[in-house]
Amino acid sequence: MGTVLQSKGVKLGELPESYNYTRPEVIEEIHREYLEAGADFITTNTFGANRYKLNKTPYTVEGMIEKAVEIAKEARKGYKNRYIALDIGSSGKVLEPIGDTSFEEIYDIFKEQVVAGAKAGCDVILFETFTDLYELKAGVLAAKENCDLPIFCTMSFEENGRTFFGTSVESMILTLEALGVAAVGVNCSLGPKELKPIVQQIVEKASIPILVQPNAGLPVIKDGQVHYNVSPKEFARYMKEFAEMGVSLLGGCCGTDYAYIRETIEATCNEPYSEPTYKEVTGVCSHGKAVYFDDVRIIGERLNPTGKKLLQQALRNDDMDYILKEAIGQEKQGAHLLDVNMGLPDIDEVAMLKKAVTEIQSMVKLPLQIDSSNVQALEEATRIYNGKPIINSVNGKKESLEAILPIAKKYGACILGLTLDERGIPESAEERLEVARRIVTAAREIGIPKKDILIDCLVVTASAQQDLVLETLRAVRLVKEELGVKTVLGVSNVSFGLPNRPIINKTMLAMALMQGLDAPIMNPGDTGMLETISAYRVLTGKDKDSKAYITQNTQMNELAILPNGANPEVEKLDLKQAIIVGLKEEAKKATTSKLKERKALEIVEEEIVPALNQVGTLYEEQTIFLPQLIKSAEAAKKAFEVLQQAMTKEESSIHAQKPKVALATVYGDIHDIGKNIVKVIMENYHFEVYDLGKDVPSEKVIEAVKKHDIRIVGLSALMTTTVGSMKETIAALKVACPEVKVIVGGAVLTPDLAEFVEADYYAKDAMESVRIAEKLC
Ligand code: B1M
Repeated sequence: MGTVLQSKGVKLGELPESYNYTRPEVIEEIHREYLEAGADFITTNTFGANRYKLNKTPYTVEGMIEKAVEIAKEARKGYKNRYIALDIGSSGKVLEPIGDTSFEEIYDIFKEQVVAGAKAGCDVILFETFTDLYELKAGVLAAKENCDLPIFCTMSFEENGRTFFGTSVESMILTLEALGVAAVGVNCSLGPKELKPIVQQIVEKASIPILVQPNAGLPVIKDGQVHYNVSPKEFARYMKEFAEMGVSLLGGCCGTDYAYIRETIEATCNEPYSEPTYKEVTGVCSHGKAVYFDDVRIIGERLNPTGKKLLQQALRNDDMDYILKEAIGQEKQGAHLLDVNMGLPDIDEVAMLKKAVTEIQSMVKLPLQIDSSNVQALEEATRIYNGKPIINSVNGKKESLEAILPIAKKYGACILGLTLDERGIPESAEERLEVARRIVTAAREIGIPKKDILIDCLVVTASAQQDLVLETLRAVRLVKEELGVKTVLGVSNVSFGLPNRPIINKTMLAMALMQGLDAPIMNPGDTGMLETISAYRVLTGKDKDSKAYITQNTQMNELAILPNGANPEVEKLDLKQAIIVGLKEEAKKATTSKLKERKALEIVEEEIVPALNQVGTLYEEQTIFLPQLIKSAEAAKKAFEVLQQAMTKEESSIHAQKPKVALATVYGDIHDIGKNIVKVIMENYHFEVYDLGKDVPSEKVIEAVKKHDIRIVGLSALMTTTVGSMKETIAALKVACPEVKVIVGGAVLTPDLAEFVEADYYAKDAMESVRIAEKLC
């Protein structure tokens, strides 16, 4: 609309919406051209038709929107199944506490637009070009609460995948989906090419239809005019790709006109409409940070005044700094979410919770769990929360279900259900499961998806109800298995009234995690509990290659072990560095490029072997640990695969026919990189190699020698502990096949050790193996 209006004479600074009154025929013609091009939705000329922008004009919001919708309806006459979207752009205001506009004021601005649009008869409410999720949430609530129309929302992202206000794609999707919008996506700011990675992210995360409206590329100034650098045909090619990726609704923003829409429709008319794929993933978010419950998630418990004198005092003194310090402290200590409870009998909890949430969300990145037994406090705080929070809590009582679940549904929050009801906390795990089931059923009945329900099976104190501790843990297991929802526990309650609480807490935590606990509510400053989680993540494979554990427990830092301190994130690594850090693809690339200048064997001896030697030293001095050792070995293998392919068969200096050699890494030893190198080199020198593998018992060597009539055997050993095994293999071989000559090698061996194991020859590397074998032949 804006682009075409400019081409029709709207000047910079002129109010485009004024054309609804002054030149309605132009607007109608624009709609008709888009309808002719095949568009399913036309957007009203109301992008800036809000009270702030119209207040110095003769127009009212209601009048302007009514007029715009009327024009669109007029244009639509005679077309079937075409829809009118009420276009609502950002208000241009910044919300408190950063700006000076309150959430409710912005809500009212949008409400006015929505009510006017719905009354005038539009079919869809389209919020577009938003960069502040908070403002958009106010708009969505205004639409949800004041009309029944479907809501489409698009935000504008920078190339770094964030909006100007720092909203991430994940936060946008989690928040808007939970609020119940009909379609979500991206418009403006970038061309289709630049938007592609963002669209990809949206496709991966969204469960609802996706809407994409890029600009016609990037702007270029020519003859004092702004032009865009992507043609309609090129634009349409990208749009087809988007459709194939799973985008359901396509359109254009700045720089696009009828031609872009026509080409897009032509390019995609044979594409089936993409139904969104439902993602059964539990996630919450602040405006900039999403947290998914696919790993242990720590919910910081320290913003709860129960038993905390200093916090109680801070609340009474309205000391926000104290509260913020606690929030920031917990974030630094590693909490993933913060529970916020401001309940004290002698303060205005409703106001205080709202204020705390407003302040904390502007300072701390973490998503919040809004915690209160006061329904009004919960509702008001959840309403103004900038993201998707957890509401703590609902329980199995009828009045709780009826009061709390609709709040979670309306404001798009996850819900934490406590397994208690009119009877209190049931004793047995089965009874708690039944309460949980009731909560899940009631939540689902009002449209809260299962993924947004978490259950707390309630920890009792071991000092008072020792026999019920295990019932809580059993209940966690039952809830996970039977209901398939995420679980939460206020773990440290268990130790109340006992001395040395940390020991009980961390043990309870370990036990609960094994029962399937997803999110402990705990003090993230409790190092014992953090260590338990860290160890649990290693033992359950959640901490891949124990990377996090190793980093936490050593001085180890990948960057520090690189010879010149190179940063693997940003720099191209050379082959040695890639092997040391254990990056397979980098190692492959570096080998390919090295092969342009060097011979394969040189690369082995001067790059791969020294790199692995350095890895061995780092391992020995405990700078790195076994997972990293394995990674390095894998990277070295990848490098070697490249070399193997590249090696051309060289003519053997002596033999036309292939002498046979058996190679094996001895029993008890699984190091085979060196042995494999020897194999490839010997094959290049026209030996027929029988590779018996690694960890090979002497009987297998003897069997192969006899079967294939082999006269030369090469044995490899890398560890002091397997030198003995090598000696035994040679002794057995000499008895069974006395004519065989044995060459030994491997990092641990020396000429002296070769003599000790009674080998015939010692080869320090692959080429020496060839020379000895050739001499033997
Ligand atoms: Co381990 N490992 N490793 N390891 N590993 C060493 C050998 C070690 C020296 C590291 C250290 O502590 N500094 C140490 C042994 C200490 C000792 O006993 N003196 C060690 C240990 C302790 C272990 C484990 C016990 C660790 C653990 O589990 N806690 C474990 C052993 C398991 C077992 O075998 N039962 C283990 C495991 C592993 C990985 C699986 C992670 C991996 C091996 C992967 C694989 O091979 N598929 C690995 C690696 C990569 C190494 C180091 C870092 C590198 C070995 C290597 O490939 N070198 C190594 C440290 C080091 O050697 N500096 C180490 C490069 C290779 C090309 O050289 O094998 O010497 P090399 O081969 C050369 C020559 O020696 C000669 O030609 C080759 C080409 O020039 N040659 C022959 C070799 N065989 C020949 C046979 C011939 C002729 C020549 O016959 C004709």
